[in-house]
Amino acid sequence: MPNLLLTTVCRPFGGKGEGASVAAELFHAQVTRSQGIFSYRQVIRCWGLDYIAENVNAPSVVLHYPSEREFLREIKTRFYDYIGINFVVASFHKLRRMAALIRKVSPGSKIVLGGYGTVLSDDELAPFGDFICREEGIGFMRRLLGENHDRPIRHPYAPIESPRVFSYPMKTKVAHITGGLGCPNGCDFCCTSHFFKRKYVPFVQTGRELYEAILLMEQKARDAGEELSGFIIIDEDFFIHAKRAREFLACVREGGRPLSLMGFGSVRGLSQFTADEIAEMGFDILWTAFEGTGSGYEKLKGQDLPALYQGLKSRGVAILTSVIIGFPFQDRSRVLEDFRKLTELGPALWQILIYFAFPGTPFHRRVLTESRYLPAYRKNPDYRTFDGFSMHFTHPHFSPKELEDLQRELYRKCFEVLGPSLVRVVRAWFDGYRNLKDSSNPLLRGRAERMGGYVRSAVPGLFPAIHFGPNAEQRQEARKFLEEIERELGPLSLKERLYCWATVPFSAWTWLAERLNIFQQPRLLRIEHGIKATLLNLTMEETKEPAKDGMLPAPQRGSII
Ligand code: B12
Ligand code: SF4
Repeated sequence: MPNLLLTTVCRPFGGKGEGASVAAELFHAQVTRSQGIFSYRQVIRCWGLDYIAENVNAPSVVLHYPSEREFLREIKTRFYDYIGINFVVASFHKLRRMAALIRKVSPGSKIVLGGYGTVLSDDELAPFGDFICREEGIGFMRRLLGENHDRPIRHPYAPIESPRVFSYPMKTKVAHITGGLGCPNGCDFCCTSHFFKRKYVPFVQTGRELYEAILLMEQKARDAGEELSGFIIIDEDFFIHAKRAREFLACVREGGRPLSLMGFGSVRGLSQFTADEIAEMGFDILWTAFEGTGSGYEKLKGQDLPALYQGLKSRGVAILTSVIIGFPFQDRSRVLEDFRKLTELGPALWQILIYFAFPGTPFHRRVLTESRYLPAYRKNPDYRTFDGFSMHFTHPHFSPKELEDLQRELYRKCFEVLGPSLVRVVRAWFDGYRNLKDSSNPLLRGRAERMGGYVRSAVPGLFPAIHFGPNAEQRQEARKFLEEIERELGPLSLKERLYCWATVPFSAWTWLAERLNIFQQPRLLRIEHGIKATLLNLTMEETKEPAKDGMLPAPQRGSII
């Protein structure tokens, strides 16, 4: 039987000429990027690879974020018939380098290219791969390996660390389930929607199946001796699949136990449910788009935004809002007007990206037809900044530098006006606790109890905000919030006060480590599927060997948020 190596591109990230946001973290690189010591840290693994490995019969090894040395060691130690690499457009240069290494060290291996970097043309990709997967990857790999491709999809247990702040070691993990790929909404800039030709590719057909997948992950966590703090559901717009979501809600009600989920939903999708129903399903963090007034996307049609946000926040749902700047009709004053509206909505977390043209999207075709690409991006473009943090075409009101400066300014301003996301997330959960604790619905009462516990355990995290928050107003805000918590949940114990003070050296270390750029890279995560350890020359000790280029220490247990 052929064997398979599946890998991400190699660390380190953030080298010279590379986009600063192109990393292995979502929060720190894109969302809480301007929040200094308050930034959430959470390395996210490449679940696409875990899904493929779990669902093929061929023995396989998955590498998440190897260094080049670790990658070389893997392909020198063992011959792999197929080496599959996940990459995005911004990491195409890393893929090219890895392909050259494979051709040199393991010339008999066939290279399979996968992930959203495959939106690049055949001309660009063909020299670096023997096969290109531009579809759902499990079916593709099963066909390539000569396996039955009609079998149902199994969900891998592929947890990540709980988000960490102030370098505080975590005790719990977050599990992940993919509900499906692609999105029918077809927004003009959206890579994933057009990658799957606006078709939805379900990994989970029914609400019951999703609920059972959650129970299965919980069981697998217990088997692994790990404690879960919650789940990330990857599904571009979970709530537009209303029948499935309602069935899931019915299962949660039947199960009678409050869940903790992070997910994605458009205004249109969310508007089909009441805030209570969304809270009952268990959503603690919801990612939804604001994009921009005047953008006109269908997905934004639904409930009035202030009412939607208010309803969700009052049930303890922390909202992550994504905003786009640089639409052709926007000048600085329109962007600032949108920014004002955003801060009034008061999300807990925000992502501000530049209107951006990925190959394969209608927007990309338009930019090409109108010859709007800047000269540097017409021929042999440097893809390293295809990341939503730079502008590559002409704009009636902004030069690339002006828009990129404005993006930086808005991230910073958001932090100053709204305060640290950490405080805002805890605030949403505190409001959820207060509003739901006397609910007649037992599931919501259970949710309130869970949120009260979260708030209590997060109290030490407020301490640095009181002392080192972005400005006097935010520091005062954090202080008042702590007093409010004490009034509602009782005064801090001596132990809790000690924990509060302990955050000071943790904060100092976090600041220093980032300044010195040490311990900022992910570490290798290596997983074997269906391979007897004895077949490998590598031992598990070697697998766990820390890399030498300054990785983050291994995540521990316990969530501070
Ligand atoms: C989670 C996530 C991350 C995580 C994990 C990265 C990862 N590669 O999975 C983190 C936070 C690290 C991340 C970072 C970035 N991301 Co990201 N990320 C996502 C997100 C939200 C979900 C991906 C996911 O887990 N899906 C679930 C799994 C099961 O599906 P999948 O990944 O699609 O994999 C399936 C197929 O694509 C295929 N497949 C995937 N890999 C391979 C490999 C082989 C060999 C084969 C055969 C098949 C195959 O098979 C899988 C099973 O069907 C997507 C958006 C989305 N909804 O898909 C963006 C997305 C992939 N990210 C994107 C970008 C741009 C980035 C960043 C550059 C961020 C930035 N702005 O700077 C960095 C780059 C990171 C890096 N190290 O290179 C873009 C890519 C666009 C493009 N064409 O380049 C996307 C599509 C978001 C978007 N809409 O713009 N990201
Ligand atoms: S709703 Fe989101 S995922 Fe769907 S097409 Fe629009 S941007 Fe893409």
